[in-house]
Amino acid sequence: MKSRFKFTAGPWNVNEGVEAFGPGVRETIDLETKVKKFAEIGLSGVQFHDDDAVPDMNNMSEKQIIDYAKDVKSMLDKYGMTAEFVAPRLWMDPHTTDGGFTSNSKEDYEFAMWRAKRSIDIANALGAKNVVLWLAREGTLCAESKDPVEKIGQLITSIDEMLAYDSKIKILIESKPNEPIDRSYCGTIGHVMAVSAASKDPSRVGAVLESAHAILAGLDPANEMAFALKFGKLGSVHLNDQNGCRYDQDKTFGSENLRNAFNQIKVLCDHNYGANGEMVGLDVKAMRTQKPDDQYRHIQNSMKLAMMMEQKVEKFDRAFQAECIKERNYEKLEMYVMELLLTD
Ligand code: 3MF
Ligand code: MG
Ligand code: MG
Repeated sequence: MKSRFKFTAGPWNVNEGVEAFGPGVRETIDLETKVKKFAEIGLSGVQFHDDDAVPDMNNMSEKQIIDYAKDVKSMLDKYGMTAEFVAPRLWMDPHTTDGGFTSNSKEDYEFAMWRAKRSIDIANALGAKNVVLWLAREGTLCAESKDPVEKIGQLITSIDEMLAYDSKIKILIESKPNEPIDRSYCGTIGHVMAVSAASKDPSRVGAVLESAHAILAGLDPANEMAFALKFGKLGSVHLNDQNGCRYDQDKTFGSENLRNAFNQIKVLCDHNYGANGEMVGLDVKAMRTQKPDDQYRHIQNSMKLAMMMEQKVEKFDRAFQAECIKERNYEKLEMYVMELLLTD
């Protein structure tokens, strides 16, 4: 099956199966083995957390970090893979238990900025054009613990500091309303667009839309993508799926709601997503039940479902759609879409 898109995934998308109520059930796989397998199954690139690329970075000098990342770049080259982005993994670090960019502690803020700047250095060494900020702990567990107005200002200041550090890097904010934090400051694409507009260089501050994050916010993933597309700011997507407002599930793309999946691919195709090098990330997690001998299948399935939806989009009869719109007969249009999805 062919695709107009270039697909990527992160090393974290192949994992041990740890969750809140149980330990890992699969062995840890090293980065190079994952990258090799990613290339074999047809991905074009890899998404990185800063410490996926440079695991011991907290104990390394700035130069050591860059040199280490250069070796990772050579490894990627060996498999013909590109690096899509680097994201500082602040939510895992003991320094940023209460967030980083919106922390009450000056030391924690400075640590977060150190990691953000190192992420930019790593991105440059890997040849990635983007730094992604998933603002996992930027918000509150206790609503009264932070002044939200002041903290949103602090977040914008931190982004301006990143923009000033490097003249080319793009900052993409990945919106998510909650989990692990209770109330997050950048819950939707609308929030991201406002932060972008308030930054010193809005042309370099965009968004990543993850399907499941939109669903967790009670919103429609395709409409969230559309909102960022309208402003020319959809820098990446994380396709996956989610069974309503449960815990964060990262299910295979399309596995819960095929019509939602169709409309996500449709909005991306209709608005030429990818024309400026944007890639299609698959932020999916294997079920904990999945055995080690077939633990890349959720990524393969997500890619296959995305490509199947591309074929449906190609088949979508625009003349029939126009006729239905003219008649304002949306019952007719809706049934046509269902038949398109359910038949060959
Ligand atoms: C959490 C996420 C994250 C981000 C990733 C890159 C671990 O819900 O979606 O995945 O996508 O950290 O920013
Ligand atoms: Mg997610
Ligand atoms: Mg994600």
